[in-house]
Parts: sequence; C-alpha cells; structure tokens
Amino acid sequence: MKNANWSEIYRERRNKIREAVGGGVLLWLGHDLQPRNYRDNTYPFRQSSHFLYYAGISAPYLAVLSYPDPDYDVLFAPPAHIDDIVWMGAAPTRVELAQQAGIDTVEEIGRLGAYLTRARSQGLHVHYLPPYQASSLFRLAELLVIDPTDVIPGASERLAEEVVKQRSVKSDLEVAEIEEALQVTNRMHRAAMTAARPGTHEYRIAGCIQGIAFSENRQQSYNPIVTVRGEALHNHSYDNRLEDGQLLLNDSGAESPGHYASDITRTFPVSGRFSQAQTEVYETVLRAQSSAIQQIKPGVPYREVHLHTSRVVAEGLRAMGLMRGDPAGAVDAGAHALFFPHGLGHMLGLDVHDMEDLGDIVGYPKGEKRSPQFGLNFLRLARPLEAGFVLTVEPGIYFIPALIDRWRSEGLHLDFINYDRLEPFRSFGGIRIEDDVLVTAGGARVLGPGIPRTVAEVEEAMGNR
Ligand SMILES: [Mn+2]
Repeated sequence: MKNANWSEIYRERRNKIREAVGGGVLLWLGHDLQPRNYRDNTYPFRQSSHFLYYAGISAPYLAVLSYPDPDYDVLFAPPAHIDDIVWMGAAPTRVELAQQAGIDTVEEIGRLGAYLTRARSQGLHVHYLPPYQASSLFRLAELLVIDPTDVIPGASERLAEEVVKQRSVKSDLEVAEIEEALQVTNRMHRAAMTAARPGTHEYRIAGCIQGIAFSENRQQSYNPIVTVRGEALHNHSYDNRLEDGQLLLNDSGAESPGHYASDITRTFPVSGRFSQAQTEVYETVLRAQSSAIQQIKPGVPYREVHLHTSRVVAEGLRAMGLMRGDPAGAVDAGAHALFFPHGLGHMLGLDVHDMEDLGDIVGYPKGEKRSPQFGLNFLRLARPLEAGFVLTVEPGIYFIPALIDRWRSEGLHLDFINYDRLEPFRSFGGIRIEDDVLVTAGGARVLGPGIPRTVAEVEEAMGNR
C-alpha cells in the first residue's frame, strides 16, 4: 500500500460512519478461515471487505465494536496460543494489530458476546451488516443470542446504506490501489496473449495468469474466465483445446496489496490474427465500449449509458446484416439482448462487484427496482454516477446457439433479428472488452497502464507467429 497514514484513515472512516448512523454500536465482524474438505485444510484466507475498509487488518477471527463516541473502538482478537506459534509461527500481537487499525482498546475475542449484551442492556442498538458466510451467520446468532433465521432480517439497513454511501466514492489512495492491481493485471493479460496458440489448452493459459499473480505475491480478485466458449458468460472450466480460428476470452484480475480488485476482459484470436468476421464484431464491441466511456460523467444514470451502448451494439449488428430495423426500437423491445444479454458494468473496489453482498442498494436508487426485461435484469449498476465512483465498462457480443434456437422457435423479435444470417455464427463464441473506469468531475478516466485493446494493439502484443 502507498505510504500514507492508514491507521488514521481507518479511524476517520469509523468516526464518519458512527456519526452518519447516529447512535447504537456498530459491529464489524471479520471473516473466519473456511474449511475446504476438513477443518484444518482451509481455503486461502480473504478478509471481509467491510472489515478491511474500516479496520484494514487481514487476519481471521477478529471483530471491532464502534461505540457512539468519537474514536471509541474496541478490537477483539484471539489470544496468542503457544500451539499456534508452534504450527504457524509468531503473529503480530493484538496491540500491534490494533495500532494498524488506529484502535486504542483491545480485548479477547471470547469477550465480544459479553460486550454486546452489556451494550444492549444500556439501550444501545447493535448495527451489523447481513452476513453471507454461514460461519458469520452462526457466530452472529450466538453473539446476539438470537435464532439463526433472525440474523439476516435483523441486520441494519441504516448501516448498510451508510456503508454504501461511504465506500462508493473512492479516494485518490483507493484509486491508486486499483491502478496498482492493474499493473499486475496488464502483465497477466499480455502473458495470456503471447501464450495462446493452436494446440494448447485453456488451463495452460489460466495457469500462466495465476502464476503471474502468485509470483507477484498477489491473489486473483476472482476466479478467471479463460475460454474459447466466451458465449457462456461465466464459464469457469478450462478443459478446451485451443483451435486455429477460435477466439479466446480472458476475464481476469488481481488484488492490490491493500486488497482492491481489478477486473479486465480481453478477447483475442488463438492464431494471433483476427479474421474478417471477427474483426467486424470486435470493432463493434470496441466502438460500443469507447462510446460508453464518452457518455460517463457525474449525474448521468448508468442505465442510460447501458441503453446508449446497447444501441451502438444494435447499429453494428444491423450493419453486419444480423439485425434490422431501427436500433433504438430494437433496444426498447430488448431484441439486442440476444447478443448482449448482460449489464454494461458494476461498481469496483475492495470487491470485484463492489459491495454486492449488500444487494441492489449499491447500484439502484432507493425505491427503484431492476427491470424484469431479459438482459436489463442483469444490469447491476443503474444509478446516477458520482465523481469518485470506479466502475467497469464491459459490453459484449455473443452468439449463444441455445438462446438463438429458443428465440427463433418462439418467433421472438422477427422484426429486428435476421435469424437466417446467424447460421455461420453458431460456433463464433463471444467477444467482451472490459476496462475499469473512474468517474471524474468532468467525465471519465480509464484506469491502468493501457492493456492492448484495439485490433492492431492486440495483434501486435501477440507478436509474429
Ligand atoms: Mn466485470
């Protein structure tokens, strides 16, 4: 993490939110280690992003209580046991951890329940966020002495709303973390481009990407999508052999030292050279992405940017003869979603889908619901943009044979779709181009070092072969 007084930053963040919530105690519950196949064989530890934001400590079995008075926080941590030192080595002491977080008071984690009982007996409401890990849910039930089924209904909407307000707007230091992650991500994507060739397998490319993250002491920010079947939107298998003429879609990112995410997608030809048809579709996606980025500025609802981008996609497909009629009418009807069935993007921060655990309060204004229309129902971010938001811009065009067949058999959108012309595209796959963008006072800035994006840049990065 960049040189900055982080412990002071965490202290300020906690003071800000306790004031915004305006009463009660705030319970920040850290993550536990999660067992993989038996208790001691665990998944790599990943701290709760909320805990990272408000306390910054990446270690299991921690909690923080924030009382109503400024600066009054207590860190709860496990005692150092000699067995842990024998098996795991010495870890920072509780006092050292508290110093990192800018917290003056430490307690044993076993005392947390008693603190909560006392707070409630003093009439203080306990605000906590809805858990998404079973272990957190059961811990909360135990700590609050309530039934597990009452834990999620009892979570604090007020706290969730204030967390979203605070975490949505990124400081310069946070943006610098995301750009740091993008440096590694750039190397991951360039390596995938040079490693791809006919005859190799998706898992080799996936391993190469993971190796780069690992060799820089980084986690990947999510399980990467590395596939020649890019039309399956979240395809997490890596079994396919790469064939000449195919496109490889690589959606992968890394975490910064402070656990901020990057989220980048590039699609490139296995052979190193785009075919004519691939170039046409690629240029349409690229035009859609560039024109989306141009629309971004404070005050513009991201739904509008999504719909604008969808019209650019529909226009491009009409120029290729795959769609027909008025692009705006096609988008109103939802016909373009045959090719672009997902949302334009989402918030990015400590989580790759930032704060998605808190639900649609992140991406939608209060009282506004997701559209039920196919495609638009997957739009995660629709609200008016503000300076300091970091979001992804990730349009795509996919040829999904099962969806084409379904729509055709139902006679859907015959005015807008040239089904006969889609036959040669059944094995095309899909193209997505995704970048991470900061909303600035005057518009938008694409973050990161410039990962090959145009046809010429991608072919150059793939080298002569
Ligand atoms: Mn994304």
